[in-house]
Amino acid sequence: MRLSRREFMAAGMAGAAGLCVGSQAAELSRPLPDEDGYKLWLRYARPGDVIQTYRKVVQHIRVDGVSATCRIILSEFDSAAKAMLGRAIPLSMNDVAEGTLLIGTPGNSAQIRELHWATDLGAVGDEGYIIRSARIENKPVTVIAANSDIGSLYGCFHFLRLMQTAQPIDALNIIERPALQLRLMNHWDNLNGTIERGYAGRSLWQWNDLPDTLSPRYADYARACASIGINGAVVNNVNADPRVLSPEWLRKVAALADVWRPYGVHMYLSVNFASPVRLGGLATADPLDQGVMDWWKAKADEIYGLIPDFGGFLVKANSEGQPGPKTYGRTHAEGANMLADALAPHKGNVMWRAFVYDEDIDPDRAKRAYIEFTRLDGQFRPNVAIQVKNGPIDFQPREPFHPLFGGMKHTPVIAEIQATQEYLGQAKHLVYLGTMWKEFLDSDTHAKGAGSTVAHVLAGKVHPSHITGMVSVTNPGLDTNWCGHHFSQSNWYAFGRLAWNPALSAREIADEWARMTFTNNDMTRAIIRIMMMDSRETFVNYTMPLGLHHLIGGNHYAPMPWNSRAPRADWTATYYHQASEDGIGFDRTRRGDRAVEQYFPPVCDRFDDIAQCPEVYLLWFHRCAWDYRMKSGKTLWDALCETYQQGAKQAAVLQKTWQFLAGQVDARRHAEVADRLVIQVADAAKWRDQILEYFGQFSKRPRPGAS
Ligand code: BDP
Repeated sequence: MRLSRREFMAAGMAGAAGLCVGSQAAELSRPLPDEDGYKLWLRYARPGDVIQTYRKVVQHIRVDGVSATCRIILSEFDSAAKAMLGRAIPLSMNDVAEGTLLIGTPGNSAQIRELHWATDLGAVGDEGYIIRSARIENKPVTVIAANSDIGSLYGCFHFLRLMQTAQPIDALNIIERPALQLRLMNHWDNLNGTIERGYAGRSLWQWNDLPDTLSPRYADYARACASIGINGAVVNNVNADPRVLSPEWLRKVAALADVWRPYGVHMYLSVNFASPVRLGGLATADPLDQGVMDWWKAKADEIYGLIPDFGGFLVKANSEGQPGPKTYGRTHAEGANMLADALAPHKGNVMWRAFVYDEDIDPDRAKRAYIEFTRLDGQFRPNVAIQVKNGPIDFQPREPFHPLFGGMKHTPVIAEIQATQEYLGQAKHLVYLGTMWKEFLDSDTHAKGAGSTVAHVLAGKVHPSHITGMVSVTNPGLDTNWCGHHFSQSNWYAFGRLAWNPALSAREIADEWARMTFTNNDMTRAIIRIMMMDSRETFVNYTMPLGLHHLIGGNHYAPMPWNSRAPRADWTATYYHQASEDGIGFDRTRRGDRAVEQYFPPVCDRFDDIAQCPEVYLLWFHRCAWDYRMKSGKTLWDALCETYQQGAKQAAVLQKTWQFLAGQVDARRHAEVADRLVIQVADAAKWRDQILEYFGQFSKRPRPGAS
């Protein structure tokens, strides 16, 4: 069912007025049991009337294979069937009976070999799968076939997702393979249990108890990752503590990796470039020093001795005070290559972050990484990928795409996005980021003509690339609901789904998530979905619209446009908005600091020409007078005021709409979200008032509509 915006608003208003209708009234008489959010999108609630068909389609299950992953598949189906279908599904041991769900690989299943699906299986790679309604010995069956047990596990979660979302499962022909190879969580967890920019409690990793005691949450975490195709995690903060590479810590890390392995989640570590000095006691960490190279080689050997499928290193070097090769007069390429050489014999990768912005490179922070890294393009070893944040500054509510996407022609580039909502209301505001990430992935870099979208760049379809991937700085912590805000779970979910398939729409991901996390009820999930779909734009409107960015201070949460004092100019707000009586905005055009030239034509021309520049990026690229005429005919000042007012109103509508869903969602989760919406609405008003009051000093114009 599609709900129009008008119906949606009406729903919000009806909720505000305390009205309830039809099925809602019925639901209210039977309160839904409280939920704490721990189960994420894997609640396996009864999917509704479809279960009659499901019971026919899935009468027996057979998993060929004996690995730990195969056992996980069996137990996943067992609990899913009991919860969704209300009964256990018997195992089919020898022959294949009617209604069997057969799961396996050509390697472990004679029946799957006999299906002769070699061509299709050849196309799905190591992690893909086929889900097909087929006939074996003339009996109707469903087959999940893959080339590896992990592929079977992914197929199993896909099939369960169909059931959870009440989709037909009796005429399936699904062939899936992930678009990107590396689909990684990036935790910014410290060894003392705190999380940098974490808003959902302390770290999941109980370092004091590891390696001997294993929290059940480690497997639950890996299961959640596997359910959306995430195949690795960097376990520690990019501002890395060298101790993580000590023998003591590596044993802890290895124990965690052992739990994750059957779920296909590979272990990666952030490393401190100065580890040879700080941990190894060497006099230098110069990447061209033989002793340093030997130290890293020995360290890599030690790691692989403990974790044979270790994924590799993530490195934040020469950024925000972290050591790096430049500390020793070497380039980023020389630093990355030295680590790459240590990992290469074990097939490990280096993910070298492009989040570097040394002030001596250029006065504009937005330009620096491009300048530094394009100079080095082609100089990196094959097992190095450059990890680039979606935008050129830092996870702002809206940024244009980073020009390194498409700009690096001979070096693999992987994308870093941030689910943890550092600049997007943290775990207090309801902000679904699927729409933001789609905007990024669908941006056309024009690196090789029209259609060179970021998604295609990432998949190696624009410049050939032997490493492809997308990672997310991510949000789970020890909070019972993992992510602090129930809706923040959707960002973990959306990341996994998009890393698997960037062509999915934000809407379909929101819909799937709402169905699995809350309900298949048409009206309720449609309302939830619409709330989600509008939420990021709402947030932009009440915080940093029209290309404004970094209007914050230290905690990256509250408005602080007056922030002009920080250890570095580019950590202030005034550096970015440059408001004065003449106007506002950062001139990055050809008449300004020429940042637009880092983009390919015609993107650079579009951003450069104020008439063509999308207004959502206006003040990112242009400096405008307060009475600059917007496309609407309004002055910039009036448009700015109206956008902030609109944002604050939209936040209030979100709240009212959620009120309407009381009784449609269990009381506990409803109340917890409602509590946070109170904060969000108050914050939105605060953003509106403080920003407009501050800029009003410069514009010297009245606020439209204000008395
Ligand atoms: C910024 C965060 C900071 C991180 C840094 C990074 O505020 O805590 O260390 O990014 O990505 O967004 O390295």
